[in-house]
Amino acid sequence: MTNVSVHPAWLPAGAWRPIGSRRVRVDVSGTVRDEIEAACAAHGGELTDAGADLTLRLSETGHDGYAITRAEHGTTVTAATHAGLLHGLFAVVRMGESAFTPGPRVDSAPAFPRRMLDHWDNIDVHPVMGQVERGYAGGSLFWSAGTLRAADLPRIGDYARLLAGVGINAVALNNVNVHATEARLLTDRLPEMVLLAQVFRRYGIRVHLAVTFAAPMLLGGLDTADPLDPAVRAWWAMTLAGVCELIPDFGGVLVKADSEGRPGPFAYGRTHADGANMLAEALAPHGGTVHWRAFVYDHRQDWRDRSTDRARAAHDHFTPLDGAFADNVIVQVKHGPMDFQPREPVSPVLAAMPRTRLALELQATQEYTGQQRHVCYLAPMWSEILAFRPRGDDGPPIAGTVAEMVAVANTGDDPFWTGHPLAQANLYAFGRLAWDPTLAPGEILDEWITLTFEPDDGTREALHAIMDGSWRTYESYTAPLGVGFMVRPGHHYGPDVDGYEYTPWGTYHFADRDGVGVDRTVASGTGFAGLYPYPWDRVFESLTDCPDELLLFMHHVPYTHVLRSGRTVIQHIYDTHFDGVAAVEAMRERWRRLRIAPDVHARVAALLDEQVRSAIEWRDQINTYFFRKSGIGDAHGRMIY
Ligand code: GCW
Repeated sequence: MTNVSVHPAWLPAGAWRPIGSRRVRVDVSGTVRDEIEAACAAHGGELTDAGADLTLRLSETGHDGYAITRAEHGTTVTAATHAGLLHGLFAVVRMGESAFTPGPRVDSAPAFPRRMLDHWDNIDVHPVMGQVERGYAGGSLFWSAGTLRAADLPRIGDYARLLAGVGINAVALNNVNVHATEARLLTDRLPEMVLLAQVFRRYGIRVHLAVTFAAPMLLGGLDTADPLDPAVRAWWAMTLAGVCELIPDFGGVLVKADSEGRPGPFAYGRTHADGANMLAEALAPHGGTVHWRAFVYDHRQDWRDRSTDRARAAHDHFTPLDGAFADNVIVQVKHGPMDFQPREPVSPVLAAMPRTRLALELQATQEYTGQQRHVCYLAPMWSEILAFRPRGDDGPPIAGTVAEMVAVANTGDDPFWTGHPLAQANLYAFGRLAWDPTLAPGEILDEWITLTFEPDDGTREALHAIMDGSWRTYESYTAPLGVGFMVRPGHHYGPDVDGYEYTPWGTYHFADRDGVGVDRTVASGTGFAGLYPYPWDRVFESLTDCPDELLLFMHHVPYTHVLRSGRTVIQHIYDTHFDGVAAVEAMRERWRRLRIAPDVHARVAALLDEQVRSAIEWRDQINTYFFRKSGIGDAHGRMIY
């Protein structure tokens, strides 16, 4: 990572001109003051004690956000905390010159107190997953093949600044699949956490640690990890007290237990509440939190067994425990019931645990959405999830139901931070939505475009044309109608329609010569549709009311079934796959004509070539597969192999 040119992301130097060229008064010391000093040094402004154009000071705001008043005689940012003031300062950067014209007061409070990123970084290079599990942006920002990137702490500082720039205030630094080396971050490798915590602390970000449930055995020499065993409880209490002594603002632990081979409380006949509450008790005196993942399912399923439905698993395991978790436990739920597919219904767990604090877990890293080789702006998907009302129009949206938002990070040591330069928009959008889930995806993208490219109108318009609808375009040329999992097993890139069909992973589409899809109805299927409250239980159960985009998630239908759109399933498959490729070709054409920094232009151009190639691969494999299964030709006579 050292010596590579780093492409700036949002918060570029130019965006500080409106602030840095003025007279600024800052009544606090620390990061806010340092940022202003740097901006003034770069743009000719000055720090002053009187007659300021911009004043930043602490005062009671009544919330943990900021207030900005814009009057004739100057602009004032106030906040109750340093972190709030920092977020207010970044808001002024986003506003640009308009922050200095008189206007209505801005009062901004975050919708969620914690806005968190989960890194899936390993210390060692994992033999299968590499340095970062599902990371598509190079190596880890924090570790390089076994050691902390101590020489790169300044770049990690730049990263912390970018995160704070969009309001993120918590990071889990290591992979939830905790291997032997990473387990030791709790003990003898704790000094690495301490150094990283210092870097993040400057930007108001607390660090969290993913831990293995077997740590008392692995690190503590005990012969059990039973959460009700007094020696185990004492070990955790002592060990976590040790962490908190060195990192007083330690955020807490993140746990993936009894999932995909990870150890957990089931081995001792205990519940997930027993496991989480043990850690919660150890962290409570220090103000720490337990993030306990609900991603628990049987990954050794028999594909012949039609009674087990992976989509039900988190609901079946966790909803009976509603109300049993300690106050400082957050149950972290993936947005969909399966696994970060491009299209899934909102997880029914999010509506079924009213007495538990839940976090909505999104995946910024594009494991199943093009792996940062395809343009896929995810904010429209995330907005749909946040706006979904499980109890119908009269009930609250998901944004009003969950306590927190978390995303799996998409960054690494790549000079563009996210591998695909346009994937930065996903990280940006996550932060903005976690601050204000009502922001429109197009507006967020517009902010990101402005800050990142300082574009002319043509460039802005072209970037919107390429990115606004890119998630739906991705969906159109991959697995159809919400059926999911037609990716190549293992690395999960590119098509392989039957790749998972006869595996133990519980991810099946059941295509045969007559039809396709998973019957999850109560009437004849796995009963999953019935896990939703009214009206969605009825909507999903009904073949005629179920939204087209989720039809094959909920129902098994003949290829000739007519969708709500009026097209048959088979014709929909053909049409969307031809249209999807055409849309990607148009994206590539728009990009070719753009005038943008040459290094960014070249990187994205090369990736768009790969996206076109890959979309064609998807189109031809999916279309051919379903043509061979169904024997039904394309109504428009296009080429199917
Ligand atoms: O989607 C799956 C990924 C795993 C990941 C797991 C999880 C960290 O393929 O690589 O493991 O989800 O979320 O725990």
